[in-house]
Amino acid sequence: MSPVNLIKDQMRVRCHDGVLTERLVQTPAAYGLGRVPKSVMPDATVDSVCGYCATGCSLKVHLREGSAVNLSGNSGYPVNMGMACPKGWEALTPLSANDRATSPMLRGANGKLSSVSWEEAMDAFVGKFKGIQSEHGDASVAFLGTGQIVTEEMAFLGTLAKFGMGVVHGDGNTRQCMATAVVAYKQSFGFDSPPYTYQDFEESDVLIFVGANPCIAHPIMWQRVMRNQRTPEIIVVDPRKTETAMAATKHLPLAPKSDLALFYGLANRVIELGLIDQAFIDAHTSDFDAFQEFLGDYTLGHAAEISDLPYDELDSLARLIGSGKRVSFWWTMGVNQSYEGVRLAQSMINLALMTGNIGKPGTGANSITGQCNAMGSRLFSNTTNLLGGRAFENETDRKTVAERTGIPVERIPSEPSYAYDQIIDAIERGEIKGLWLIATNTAHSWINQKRFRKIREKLDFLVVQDMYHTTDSAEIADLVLPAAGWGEKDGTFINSERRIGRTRKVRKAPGKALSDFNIFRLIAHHWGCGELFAEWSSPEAVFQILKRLSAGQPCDITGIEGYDHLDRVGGIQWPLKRPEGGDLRPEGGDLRPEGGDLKVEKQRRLFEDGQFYHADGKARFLFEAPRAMPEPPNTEYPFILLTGRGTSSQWHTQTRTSKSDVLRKLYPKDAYVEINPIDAKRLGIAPDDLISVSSRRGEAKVKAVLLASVQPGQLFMPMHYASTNYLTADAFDPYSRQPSYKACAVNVTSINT
Ligand SMILES: Nc1nc2c(c(=O)[nH]1)N[C@H]1C(S)=C(S)[C@@H](COP(=O)(O)OP(=O)(O)OC[C@H]3O[C@@H](n4cnc5c(=O)[nH]c(N)nc54)[C@H](O)[C@@H]3O)O[C@H]1N2
Ligand SMILES: Nc1nc2c(c(=O)[nH]1)N[C@H]1C(S)=C(S)[C@@H](COP(=O)(O)OP(=O)(O)OC[C@H]3O[C@@H](n4cnc5c(=O)[nH]c(N)nc54)[C@H](O)[C@@H]3O)O[C@H]1N2
Ligand code: SF4
Ligand SMILES: [Mo]
Repeated sequence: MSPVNLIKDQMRVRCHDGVLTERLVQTPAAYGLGRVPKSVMPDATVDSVCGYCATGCSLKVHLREGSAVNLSGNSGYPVNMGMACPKGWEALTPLSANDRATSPMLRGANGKLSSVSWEEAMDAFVGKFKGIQSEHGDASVAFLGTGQIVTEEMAFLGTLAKFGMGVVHGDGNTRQCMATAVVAYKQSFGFDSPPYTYQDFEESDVLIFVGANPCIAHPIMWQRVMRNQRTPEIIVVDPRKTETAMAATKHLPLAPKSDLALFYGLANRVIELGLIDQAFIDAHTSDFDAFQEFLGDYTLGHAAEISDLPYDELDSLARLIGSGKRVSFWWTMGVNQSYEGVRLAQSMINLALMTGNIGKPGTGANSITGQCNAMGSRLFSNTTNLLGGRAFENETDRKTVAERTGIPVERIPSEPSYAYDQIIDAIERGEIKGLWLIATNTAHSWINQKRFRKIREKLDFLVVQDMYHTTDSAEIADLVLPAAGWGEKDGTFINSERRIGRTRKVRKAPGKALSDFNIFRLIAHHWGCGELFAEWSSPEAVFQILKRLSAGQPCDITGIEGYDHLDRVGGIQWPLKRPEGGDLRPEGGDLRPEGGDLKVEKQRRLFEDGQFYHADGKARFLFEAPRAMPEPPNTEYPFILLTGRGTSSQWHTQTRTSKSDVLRKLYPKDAYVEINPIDAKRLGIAPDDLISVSSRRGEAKVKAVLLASVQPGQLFMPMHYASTNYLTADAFDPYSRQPSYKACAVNVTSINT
C-alpha cells in the first residue's frame, strides 16, 4: 500500500460517520510521540500556542532546566481541549535540524554564500538597500512577510520598513491565502471580521464546508465538529472526495469553479420557496432587492447544469439552508484561491444573511484561516492595511496612528501598498530592485515559479530571513539572516476564531540566530532610525502599543491587560474593549469579576446584536456575474489541475515538517499526482509510474497515484513539493489579488514507456 493510501485509510477509520465521537489524533504513542527518556524528565511546564495552523491549539511544553524536552496537548484550553495533530506533537523537532541558519550568510565575489558577522550583515543590508533607494527612489525596495511570526514582530516589520526605511510596498504570504476573505468581509460587513467561535462547530445543525478539507488542514477543528451532539448534516462542496468529504453526511462533487453559479442558484431557490428571513433582511442588511433581481437569471436548474450536480440534491440543500435550523458555512482555499474568490465568499455571506444565519449559535459565513497568525497579519502587519485595520489613504487614520505611535505623520505613506503579484510585476519592470523576504518561501510557494525565477534575476539584492539556510528562497538569496523559530521567542498569535494566545520561548535559538524581533531592532539601529522605535523594546511592550492602536476599531483589545491576562483566561477573542473610565470593570457581559480576578467568556461570536461595521450598521449584499475560467482545459491541455494540502503531517514548503523522522513516515517522500483510474487506464498509466504533467509554463515529473477520489478530467497535486508551482498560472481575483492556485490546464503523459 502506498503511503498516501495508508494515511487516507487511517483517516477513514477514525473519522467516518458513525464514529462521530472518536478522536482522530488522540493516540500520540501510535506515532511514537510524547516519550521522554528518564534522564531528561521535565521539572517545569509552560503553555504555548502551536506555530503551524490557525486552529491555535495550546501545547503544554515540558521543560528541564528552562529548556523544552517534550510537549503534550493542553486539556485546559478552550480551543483543543488536550488534542493536537502530528505536527503539533512534533513541533520541537524541526528546531534541532542541522540545516538551521546559525550565522548570517552573504554571497561573495565567488558567487557562494558564506558566514559573516552580524556587523557585516547589517552593513550589507543597509548599504545595499540605501544604495538602491538613493538611485531609484524609496519605493524601489519592497518586502514580503508572513502569517507565521508573532503579531508583535509583524507590526514591527511593517512599521520599521514603512515608517523607518521609507519602503512603500510590502505585502505577505497572507495574500496567497487570506486576501479574498479580507476583502469579502470588508465589503460585506464593513470590517475584516470572521464572525464565529469554535463552539459553533458543535452547535450547528447544518455545516456546509466549501473548498475546505479540515480533516487534513485543520484536524483539531474537525475534532470540534466530531463533538457536535446535534446529529448535524455535514455537507462538503469540493470537486474531490476528500478525507473530509468521506467523513461528511453528504459530498457534492461539483465541477471545479462552478461554485458561484451553484450558490446563486441556491439563493434563487431559497427565495422561490419563501424561506428567507425577511425581518432580519429588513432590519440588518442593504441591497437585498437588487440581489433578488440579479438572481433572476441564476435558477437552480442553471446551477445544476453548470455544477454537474443533480437538481434534486440541490433542491434538498436549498430547503435545508432555509429550514430555520442553525446553518453554518465554512470555507477555506477552494474559495479564497480563485479568480472570483471575493464574490464567491460573498455568495455564502449572502445566503447566511438572507436566512438570518449570523450572530447566533451554530451559524455564520465563516472563513477558516490558514497560518498560525494569519489573523494577526490581517490586522497588524501594516502591509495593505495601516496598523489596526486602517487605510493608508485616509488622513485621519494616518494622524491617529502617528499620535498613538509617536512617529511623525510625514513618515506614514499615503498610498496603499502594491499587492504581492504587483510587487513581482514591479520587479519585472525594473521598478523594484531590492526585496526582503521574511518567514516565507516565495521560491517554492508563489504561483508560476518559472516566471518568478526569471524575475529574481532582475533584483539587485535579495535578503531572506529564515530559520534554515537551505530553503529554495535562501539558496537564491544575496544575504541570509538567521532567525529563531517558533519555540525560541515570545509573543502572541491570533487564531481563526479571533483568539489572541501566547506563544513562548522554550529553547535558545542555535548559534547566532536571533528572534525576528531582535533582527528588526538591529536593523532599526543600523539604518539610523532606532530612536523612532525606542518604545518597541520587547514583544510585550509592542503588545501594549498594539492595544493603543486598536482602540476604537472593531478589533479593539484595550480590555486585555497584558500577557498575564491572556495566560490566566486561556486566550482572549477580539474585541475586548476597555470599559469607559479606564478601569477594567465588567462591561456588556464581557468581563466578569470572579473571585477578584477578571474572567472573560470563553466563546464569543460577532454580530449577536445584528449591528455590522458599515456606517449604517447594515451588512451588504454583493454579487456579480461569474467570470470565465482564465485557463480552461482544451485538447492540448485537457486536464484541470487542483492543488492543495496533501497530509496532516506536511506543512507548506516542508522546511519544518521534513525535519521530523516521525512525520516523514506519514507522507510520501516523492512528489506525486492523484489521477482517476479511468484516465490512468486510458493513458496506460499504472500505480507509481513516473509521469509527466505539463502546463503552458512548465513540466513536473511525478509519481502517479490512482485514486477515484479525483474526478476524471481532473488531477490533484499537493503544494508541498516544489514542482507543483512550476505548473500553476498567474491568474488573480480582481478585488483581492489572491492567486488562483486551484485551476490551470495541464496535460499528462506516461514517461515509463
Ligand atoms: N497539514 C497542513 N495543514 C495546513 C496547512 C498545510 O500546509 N498542511 N496549511 C495551512 C494553511 S496556510 C491553509 S491556507 C489551510 C488550507 O486549508 P484548505 O483550504 O482546507 O486546504 P487545501 O487543500 O488547500 O484546499 C481545500 C480544498 O479546495 C478544493 N478545491 C479546489 N478547487 C475547488 C473549487 O473550484 N471549488 C471547491 N468548492 N473546492 C475546490 C480542493 O480539492 C481541496 O480539497 O490549511 C492550513 N493547514
Ligand atoms: N500550488 C499552490 N501553492 C500554494 C498554495 C496552494 O494551495 N497551492 N497555498 C498557498 C498558501 S495558502 C500559503 S499560506 C503559502 C505558504 O507559503 P510559504 O509561506 O512560502 O510557506 P512556508 O513553508 O510556510 O514558508 C515559511 C518560511 O518561513 C520559515 N520560518 C518559519 N518560522 C519562522 C520564523 O519564526 N521566522 C523566520 N524568519 N522564518 C520562519 C520557514 O523555514 C519557511 O521557509 O503557499 C501558497 N502556495
Ligand atoms: S491542528 Fe494546527 S494548531 Fe493544532 S496541533 Fe495541529 S498544526 Fe498545531
Ligand atoms: Mo495559507
